[in-house]
Amino acid sequence: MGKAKAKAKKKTTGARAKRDRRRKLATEPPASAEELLASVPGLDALQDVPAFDDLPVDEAQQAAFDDFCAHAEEPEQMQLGAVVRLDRGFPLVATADDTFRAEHAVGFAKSRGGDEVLLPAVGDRVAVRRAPGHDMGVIECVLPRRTSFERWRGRARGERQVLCSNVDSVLIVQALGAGEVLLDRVARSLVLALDCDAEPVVVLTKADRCDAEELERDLDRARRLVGPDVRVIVTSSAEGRGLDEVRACVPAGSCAMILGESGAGKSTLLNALLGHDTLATGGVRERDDQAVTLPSRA
Ligand SMILES: Nc1nc2c(ncn2[C@@H]2O[C@H](COP(=O)(O)OP(=O)(O)O)[C@@H](O)[C@H]2O)c(=O)[nH]1
Ligand SMILES: [Mg+2]
Repeated sequence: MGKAKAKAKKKTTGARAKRDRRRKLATEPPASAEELLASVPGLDALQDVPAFDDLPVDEAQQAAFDDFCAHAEEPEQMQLGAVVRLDRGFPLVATADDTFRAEHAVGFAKSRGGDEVLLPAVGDRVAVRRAPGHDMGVIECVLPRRTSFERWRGRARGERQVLCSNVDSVLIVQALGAGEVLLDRVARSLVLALDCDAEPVVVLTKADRCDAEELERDLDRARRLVGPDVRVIVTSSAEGRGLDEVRACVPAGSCAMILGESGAGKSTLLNALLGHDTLATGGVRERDDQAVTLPSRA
């Protein structure tokens, strides 16, 4: 089969799979909120979940929280929190006292003109209500985002979805040792990172898979693309190379997001930084909407 033909075939199968998925969704009744919630992992099943103190609140966020409470009903129930995971749409919120599941207030999106950008994302600082006797919290307000990493979704509708907020840096991951590194991907990610006012860092992973000459060539190409102001780090999770340099980009109290295509070595890198296997690797699809705290390097 020729190359063009192979490509065309792939496209049909992809379209068919999509159509089948749509049909399945159309015939299956939507899961109830209770069913969805029951399938969300409990806190004791999770590792490396950030604590409230790991995610500092800035002055604008504190002021917005105080202002919100000044006008809220039963303000004594309001807590300042940080969204540390999203599982099936249910945020996990860390506050100074506790970490608990939450939902967002009814009409939350609507009251803001249906603008999805204001739905809670991982990294958001929020005002969350915890009524006495309730396990679940209710997020009533997303506090001002210092930065927000967004992507377009729904081409015609032009909606923007916030993938992560309040990030300080974006680690742009590309694997070495599989031909030349794809600089156009790096360039696109660079634009996204700069667009959201986060500091970009290029991380070239799997250095153990290429020889010195290849490494020099790719490093040189990457450096020429990003210029002198953007760090380019070479890592090998297999050999423990470059991990300290990556850690140095994420000092305590700061937040980094890892960006890169599937198979680039993101989960393996994060596991290496954590010192144990928290994330599944090798193509196993797991939740990506989560924050973890790196161990202290003191
Ligand atoms: N040789 C080598 N393989 C790696 C390295 N890092 C990741 N891999 C492998 O690359 C594959 C994809 O890694 P994974 O972390 O799951 O990628 P992700 O999809 O970006 O999260 C897995 O089979 C890993 O074992 C590395 O530093 N060296
Ligand atoms: Mg992964």
